[in-house]
Amino acid sequence: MGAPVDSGARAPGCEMGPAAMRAAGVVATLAELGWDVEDLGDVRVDDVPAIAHSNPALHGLGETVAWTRALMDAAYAAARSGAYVLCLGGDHSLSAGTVAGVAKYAAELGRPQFVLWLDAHSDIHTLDTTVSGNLHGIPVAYFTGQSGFDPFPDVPHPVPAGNVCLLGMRSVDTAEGERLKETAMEFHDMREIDVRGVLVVLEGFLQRVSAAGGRLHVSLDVDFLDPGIAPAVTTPVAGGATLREAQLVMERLSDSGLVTSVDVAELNPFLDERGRTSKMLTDLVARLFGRTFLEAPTSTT
Ligand code: 4U7
Ligand code: MN
Ligand code: MN
Ligand code: MN
Repeated sequence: MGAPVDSGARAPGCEMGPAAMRAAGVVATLAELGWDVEDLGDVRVDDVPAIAHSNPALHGLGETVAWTRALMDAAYAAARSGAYVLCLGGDHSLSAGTVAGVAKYAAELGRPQFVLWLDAHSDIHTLDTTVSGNLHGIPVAYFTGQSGFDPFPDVPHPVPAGNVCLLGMRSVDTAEGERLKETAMEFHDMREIDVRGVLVVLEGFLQRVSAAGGRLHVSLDVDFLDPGIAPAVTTPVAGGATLREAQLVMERLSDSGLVTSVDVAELNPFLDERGRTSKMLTDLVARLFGRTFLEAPTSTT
């Protein structure tokens, strides 16, 4: 499903993300790998409430609340149909809805929900702590059930903080850092990835998901990647993951057989260079769905 959300960031462009991923051939690529792919089209919102809030910085609150509700329902329904859910964004506020939706289904199955958050940022602001007011910075706090989300729909089954792993971190605001200290969230910054290697860093989390019989949601923010190789992002942070680090994460996740849903968020095609980032993301998604060097294109840029 496409989630052309752009209310969570101030710069326009993310609403074109789903179209760019389709143009890069994501549907045919997964079908060629043997998956039975159904493109549900783009999720839409119609009723956008006007909502006042005490934090004057907040941007796009009513619209983001409407998207959260719509995506929670859509992700829940898709998961319940038995599908492996792929949501193409759209800015990262979309994950407030998708994670809450798939976690609701996991709870019905009596299985714990886990989340791997691949991002430069921790996205753990509340409506009160965000300084920028940009709601793509709040989803982790929302779906882990923190307070301070009054205008948003209730999260039916919050993901326990201990079931979340943040990987690729290199931009954490002061209020976020304080919140992180209070939670049991797994947190791995780029320095740790440099020193220990990304597979080693990831391994402990995957072992925990497996031992718990959990369902794993992967939320890939394009700015997890270094902006030198993935320029199509609104909030680039230097010093990100290399192409091989990102591919290796996807390959390992595919081998694990643990992943049941995934978001691709923050793709801003307006800022891309000749479709480069969209094509790279399509390859990363393909690797998550089992592509090996045997199926990979022989030449890419
Ligand atoms: B993204 C930021 F201040 N923390 O709140 C903020 F650094 O989904 C960035 O990870 C948020 O891209 C980035 O605006 C949200 C900022
Ligand atoms: Mn980010
Ligand atoms: Mn993000
Ligand atoms: Mn961003």
